[in-house]
Amino acid sequence: MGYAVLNIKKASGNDAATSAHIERTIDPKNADKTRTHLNKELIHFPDDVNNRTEAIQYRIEHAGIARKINTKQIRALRFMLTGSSEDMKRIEASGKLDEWCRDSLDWVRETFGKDNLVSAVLHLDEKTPHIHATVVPIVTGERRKAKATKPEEGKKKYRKKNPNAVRLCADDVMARDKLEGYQDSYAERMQKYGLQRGVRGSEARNITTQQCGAVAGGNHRGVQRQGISLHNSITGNCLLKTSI
Ligand SMILES: [Mn+2]
Repeated sequence: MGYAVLNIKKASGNDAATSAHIERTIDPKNADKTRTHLNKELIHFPDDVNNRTEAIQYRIEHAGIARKINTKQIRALRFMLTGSSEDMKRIEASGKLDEWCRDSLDWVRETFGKDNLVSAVLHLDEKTPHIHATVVPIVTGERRKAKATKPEEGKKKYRKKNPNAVRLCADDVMARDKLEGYQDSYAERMQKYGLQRGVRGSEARNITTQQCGAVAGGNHRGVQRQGISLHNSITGNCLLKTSI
């Protein structure tokens, strides 16, 4: 039985390089051009929104965030949803890929908020069928810190903030204690496709230089610096962002 693969990364800036990969405004070397027409947008953008960059911006502007957003804040999380290569090909061959896409995106909506999922594209022109999904990390409620600490005696008490405030906060969404839960619940949803959860803890670990050498040209560090995401050892594949 193969594995479900869920990879979530904080994007920096407007994530232009990823948008170029997803929208094929650049042609990745590994993509099979005769299959690029099979790639599919899985989400309809709002009127007047034409691409992923605009979709991220649109969500941020329409969520009702009161605080000013500073330039350092993470504006998007990039998701890669897939599975072991053989299994994904089996799912495709059996005509279940559309259903797999629906279940995968339903899970993203339920877990991260329907309106926060702003883009999702199925790629069928690379080695393994996979979805690139984009989530704007908007949450409602108090900051995590505020819940954890009680005000010390004698210290000035601050006015309680609006508990229903809408905030852009990738750190809340990507908190360490939540990441394992995401892997658990996604894998559970994927069971019906014969995909199981990877080894606990392995999702956070990068593959070793040796494992990666074949695909990354041996320059593991260089790859990291370029911001190309390295993938988990779950599938045993060296899944680079540009080669999946
Ligand atoms: Mn891709």
